[in-house]
Amino acid sequence: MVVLSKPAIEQYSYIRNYIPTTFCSAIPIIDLSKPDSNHLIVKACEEFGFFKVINHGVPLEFITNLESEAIKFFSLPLSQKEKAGPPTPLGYGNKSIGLNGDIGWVEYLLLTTNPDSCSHRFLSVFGENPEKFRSALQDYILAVRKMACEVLELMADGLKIQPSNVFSKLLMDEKSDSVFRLNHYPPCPELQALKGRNMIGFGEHTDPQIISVLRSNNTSGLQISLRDGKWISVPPDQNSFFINVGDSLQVMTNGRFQSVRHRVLANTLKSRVSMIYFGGPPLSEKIAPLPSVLMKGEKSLYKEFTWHEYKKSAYKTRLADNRLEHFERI
Ligand code: GA4
Repeated sequence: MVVLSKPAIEQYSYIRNYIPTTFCSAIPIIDLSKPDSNHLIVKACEEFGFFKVINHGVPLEFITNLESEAIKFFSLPLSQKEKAGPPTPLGYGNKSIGLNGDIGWVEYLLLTTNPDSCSHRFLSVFGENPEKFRSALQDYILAVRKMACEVLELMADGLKIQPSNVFSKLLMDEKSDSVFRLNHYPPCPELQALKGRNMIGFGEHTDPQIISVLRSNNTSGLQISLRDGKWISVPPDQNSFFINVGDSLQVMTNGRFQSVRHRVLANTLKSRVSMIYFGGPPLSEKIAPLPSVLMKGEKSLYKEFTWHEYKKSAYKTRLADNRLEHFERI
């Protein structure tokens, strides 16, 4: 990533004047070891579409191993990282996000969660010991997927829908179309001179999948939008995970849960590294409100679509677009 000089930085369209936000202490915290977590998860999904998970059971060793592999990768020379690109749709990307002109102060690796097909193009850039990266990735993804499934089962319980694996079975399916993302937001010291202005690391958007599980280092940057449209900053916590409701879960719950709009602002002094698991259904899966979530007489807000149809349409959009609009019943 190049370091920009002061005049150059002002030219970038990802500089914004956002109203300063405060760190929000109201973000729900779900303790997975507590018996009432099912109801608290439902409440958090209804009010925020977002919550923090503690006592998650993911071994610290898996987190630190993968984080250090990620740091090693992002420290490689650009020319070497670019051998794993471009991200169309998977691979190494730098500043450019998606296919339709979005940019951010970020570099990233987008990977499939299937360890066997994740392979050659990416692993070739991991130099001497690509196996180390592959096994760190596999340990981490398996443990995080297990935790995500536990959360989804508690969610189904809290919603009183049967069977309790209605959501989690989609992530466990061998054809599950889940993705994994490693993001690196380099520090941006030049911003200090531009008082009150922000650098967009990753522009506002909702995630298309069912559930996203994010872990970051202790650098701030993540913000979520509340139901009233106000943005709040999420205090970083490297020992916890943050869960986002995705668009598909919004549809399956007929809008009872809403996918959360979120964005990341670059930090002036510290690098932010995040690792996100996006749990998605198989491509052929039909997405529609579950009959058991509909109250008597409640109409479905969405037309049925397959995950493949949704993805095809999502890749034609810009990050900030409302991707569900197209599938709403009028
Ligand atoms: C947002 C969530 C995930 O990061 C992602 C992103 C994907 C990409 O970076 O290629 C998308 C974006 C995300 C939503 C709309 C499309 C696709 C960029 C974009 C403009 C990997 C995903 O699944 O959807």
